[in-house]
Amino acid sequence: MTSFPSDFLWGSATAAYQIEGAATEGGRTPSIWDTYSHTPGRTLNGDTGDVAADHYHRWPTDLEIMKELGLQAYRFSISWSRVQPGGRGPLNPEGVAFYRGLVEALVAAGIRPVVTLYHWDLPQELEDEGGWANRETAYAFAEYARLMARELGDAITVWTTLNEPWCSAYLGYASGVHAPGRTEPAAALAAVHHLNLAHGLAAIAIREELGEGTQLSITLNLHVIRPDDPSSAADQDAVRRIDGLANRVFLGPLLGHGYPQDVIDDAAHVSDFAFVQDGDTELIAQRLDVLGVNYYSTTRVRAFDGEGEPDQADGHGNSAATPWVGTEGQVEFVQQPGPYTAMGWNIDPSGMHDLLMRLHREHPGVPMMITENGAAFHDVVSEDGAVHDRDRTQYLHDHIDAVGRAREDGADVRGYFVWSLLDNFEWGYGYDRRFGVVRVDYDTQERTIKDSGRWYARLIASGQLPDVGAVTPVPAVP
Ligand code: IFM
Repeated sequence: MTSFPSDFLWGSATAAYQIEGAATEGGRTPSIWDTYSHTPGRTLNGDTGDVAADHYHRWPTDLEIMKELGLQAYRFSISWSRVQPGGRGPLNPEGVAFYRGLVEALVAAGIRPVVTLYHWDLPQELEDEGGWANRETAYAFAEYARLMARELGDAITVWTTLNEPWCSAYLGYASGVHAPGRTEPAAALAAVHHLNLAHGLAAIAIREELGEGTQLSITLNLHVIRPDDPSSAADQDAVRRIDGLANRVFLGPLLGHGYPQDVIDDAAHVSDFAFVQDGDTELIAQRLDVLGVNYYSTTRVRAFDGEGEPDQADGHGNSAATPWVGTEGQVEFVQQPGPYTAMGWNIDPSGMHDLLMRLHREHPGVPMMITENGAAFHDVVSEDGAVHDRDRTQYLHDHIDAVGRAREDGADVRGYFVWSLLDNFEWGYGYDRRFGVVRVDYDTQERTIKDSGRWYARLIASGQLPDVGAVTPVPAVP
């Protein structure tokens, strides 16, 4: 049976825009996701994060649920425009007080706060000045990071600068399926660099405020890319191209190796990379105390054979404009064998193991945490009100098992955060896709711990992977 050491950190993750609601309360100003979700046609059913899971008002209830699950850590993000309306200038005391209250209550409950400073919700005013395609946004982010370190520094276990900059840059600025919805390939590459720079500048600012002992991190959604035909050199080259844009363009500079030359060469017809200024690569390469790894599924590619239109549908909602800047006409995405989650993503726990082993091999000495892993399914509420989400429980079981195997094979993985604590606003898919181990009834805002949540609680309590069938209620909080 797979088991984990007692200091392995078990948690769950959320993000501000996906759960908080209270979009116009407490001095919060609009972020790009407010603008985007309120633009007709952008999200499924026109859903917005205006109310979401109403966590802004109901966080004490959510904290009780975290205690009931026995969580040891809680990963959440700060809404930049709630604490610093407009993204510049003085902090908003009401916004800061919200997070201060949450963090203090978490600490009092023995749950370690793991903060993400940016989970995609750029203040709209900064987008109006060019957003992540504008270098100035990186400096504004560093200033915001400094101020938050000053406010919350003593209570935070890990400071994560960015969540999944791949999504911010390519989905936001190339394919346009995320806010701000731009389809400008050159701007997407500039955004990649300015996000990397923002991370580095913020890391410097946080360490200046809190000292070298502060735990610093960034979370990447690294891609596991399989060649359609492993014996084909052309398919292997397609893997190289996508790997460059998905993984190496972040890992390279963040871990001190600079930008990969092949990515620069591949994208030369899109951008000359003049946005990289002298000294930037040194600024970006700040020591990482832990690398946050998000893993959900794998990707399969082959070389485009020139017949018809290349299939750019990569199973992540990217079928219109492609996020894969500079690979046009070179690479085709191939439908993966199932099974699939409700997102249409293939379920492949071996990808988790492969990814962790690759990072262990190529970047030894960098500790890792799984900062997101989980699955959306179309849950059914039983007559007794329970949610018997065996498919999600199985998904979690198999992926956590893969983490355990990677640890046994030498990968330094120190924690796991299930995505997500609560059902929430799943970006372009609105409320139609549910990832929570806790169900949210969006009519009443009632919370119900799903079977997967009960199963996860047993895992945390024992440090051993329970059988999927063995879901028994955890004792209620006294
Ligand atoms: O809901 C998202 C989260 O915000 C970032 N990572 C992937 C999740 C599932 O799509």
